Amino acid sequence: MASKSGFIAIIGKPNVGKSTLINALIGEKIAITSPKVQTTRFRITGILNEGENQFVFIDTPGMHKPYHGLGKSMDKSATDALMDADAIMWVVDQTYRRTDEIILERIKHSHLPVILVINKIDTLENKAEIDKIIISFLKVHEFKHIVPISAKDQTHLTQLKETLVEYLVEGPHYYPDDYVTDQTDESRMTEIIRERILYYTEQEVPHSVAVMLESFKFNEELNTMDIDALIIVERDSQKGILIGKNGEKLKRIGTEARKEINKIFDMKIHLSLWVKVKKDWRNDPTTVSRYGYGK
Ligand SMILES: Nc1nc2c(ncn2[C@@H]2O[C@H](COP(=O)(O)OP(=O)(O)O)[C@@H](O)[C@H]2O)c(=O)[nH]1
Ligand SMILES: [Mg+2]
Repeated sequence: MASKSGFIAIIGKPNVGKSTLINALIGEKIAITSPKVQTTRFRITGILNEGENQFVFIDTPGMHKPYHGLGKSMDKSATDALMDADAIMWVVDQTYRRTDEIILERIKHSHLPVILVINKIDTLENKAEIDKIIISFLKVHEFKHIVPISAKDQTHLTQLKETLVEYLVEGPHYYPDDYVTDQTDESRMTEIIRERILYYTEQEVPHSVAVMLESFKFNEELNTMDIDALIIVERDSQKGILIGKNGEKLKRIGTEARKEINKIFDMKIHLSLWVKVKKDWRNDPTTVSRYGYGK
């Protein structure tokens, strides 16, 4: 068998389960997920090696009309992902709506083969509901395949992968076979911290947060890692919310993040979190790129 590989872009509206799907396919937390919209801020690559095949999945921020500097960079990275792809997975969780138009336009413009992935079938009552979704999308585009799945329950993922093999191309693999992502360790760590913050905050706070590593020291002898991370928010009130009464919320975020980081890096981890206010950082292009977005 010859070696094959390919780039598969995952696109779809916010919250349909794109990041959950990439994690389920890879079997490890590559992309953070949450019930909040705009969880994914930049393009994330998940690499799956199966025998001769290498699938490079590109998780993208949901496409939307951008309102601020960070939003513009998020929208651009979703659009760029399509330029490099061999095929597109369009993930949906309900019937076709007017709000799907932006995505529809872009997939048509790309001329790439599109696989329609109907996610969250665990929440549907019966097969007729799946059919209803399928019919609504068949009216707008000629899909190569339609695969109903549940990313959460890992239903029909094997079938999905078998479908995708068709779009891999013969040639050397893009990444070494032991890679699961092209993200740096630093980025995976700050993203996990941000994921915990998303779970414990509401309304505008999740969107106003950025996380940066201040320092990160690995001690080989003791097999320990000391991480100092900085959480940036836009207002003093948000800082108070994050820290919580007697510092309890920040402590909980830190404990849970440390456990998640531990699943990826098998060593003793000390994590210290600091909160800093930087007014209106999302509209400042230098800051947006310094915090790791829009590169
Ligand atoms: N019931 C159900 N929930 C799901 C499924 N996949 C994802 N979710 C949930 O949908 C929400 C958004 O998921 P996420 O992967 O962050 O969506 P994204 O914005 O498209 O990347 C999270 O709360 C997930 O737990 C699924 O197959 N079934
Ligand atoms: Mg996401």
